[in-house]
Amino acid sequence: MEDYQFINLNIHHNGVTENGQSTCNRGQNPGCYGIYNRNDHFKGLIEGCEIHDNDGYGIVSIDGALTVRNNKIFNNGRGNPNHGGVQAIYQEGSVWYNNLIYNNNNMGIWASNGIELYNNTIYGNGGAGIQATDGGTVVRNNIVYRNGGEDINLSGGNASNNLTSDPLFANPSQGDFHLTSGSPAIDAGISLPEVPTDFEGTPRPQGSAYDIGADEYGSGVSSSPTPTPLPSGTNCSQYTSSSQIPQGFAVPWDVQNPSIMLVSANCTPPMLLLKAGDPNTTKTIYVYKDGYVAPSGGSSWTPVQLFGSSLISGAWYKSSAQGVTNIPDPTKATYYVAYTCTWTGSKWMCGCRDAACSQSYWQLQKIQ
Ligand SMILES: [Ca+2]
Repeated sequence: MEDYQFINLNIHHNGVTENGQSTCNRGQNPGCYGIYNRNDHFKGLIEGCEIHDNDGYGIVSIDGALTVRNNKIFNNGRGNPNHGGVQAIYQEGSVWYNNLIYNNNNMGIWASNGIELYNNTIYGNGGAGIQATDGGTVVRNNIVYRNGGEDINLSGGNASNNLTSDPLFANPSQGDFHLTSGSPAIDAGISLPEVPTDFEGTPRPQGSAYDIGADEYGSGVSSSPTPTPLPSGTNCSQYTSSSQIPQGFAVPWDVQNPSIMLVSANCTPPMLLLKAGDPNTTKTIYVYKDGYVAPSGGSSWTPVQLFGSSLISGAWYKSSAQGVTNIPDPTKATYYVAYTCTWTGSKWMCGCRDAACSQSYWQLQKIQ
């Protein structure tokens, strides 16, 4: 068990304004980093965090045995040309894997003393991708590409199965580091029991062997089958913004704009097309990956997997998602629940029943 855990945090703009102006007093120690970690004997976990646009390094870790996985570390060192993504020294017992480390001002990772770097994607940093200066370092299955300095600069240590040529990312300029078919990273890694999944939770390996980098190509969400053809059908949602929604459920519409229906369905008997979110939205809306249906008078909810463009934190689709199922009982109305969250600019509003949204529920739609 770790002594501390940082999970799913968004850590950004420490010591720097939105437009990149440094406000950091660098005379102070430790300075303006995303995470500064200095502890002689502690164990720590940093997982699922986005650490970006900080004045100094995204993470500084001195001493301590860390597990650092599934993080995005980008655009750090904004106010300091000497700083980059990560400085990690005296890392005996630390394992860093499935991290995306990109577009930092200087080095991607500057490490020493026993760090283990597995299946990270390190791209487009201003300095070296990985610079490590001690014999205990282990570097395997990393994509390290298009960095300003040397991609991998080790003095001593063990390195194998890393890729420093073009990995054929889906869209790296937009931060999409999924592999595409034909990538030389596919099935080119070594099996690492320390890394059982990829950065989105897809089990490794897919195909014949581990891939290199943070993404495992294959049945990952990036290539999840969207049911095709989607039945178009006709809108069979019964609840409109003037409907009275039963107690214990959120409304299916956007409480900030009731003309927008966030939870609705189309019917093509015997099929139901379940929709959640708003594909045309300019807001930041997240849709939970599962919805549920039940016949009127039924005794339990049946889960229906929804599909969207790419899964975030293993649970959310951005903007909208949809799924297909059978109408559970054609002689009765069907109830459908889904769950959406909308970012207002200052907070998340999730599963709202009214504009105050003081409590969250599943959003209910009636289908007939
Ligand atoms: Ca594979």
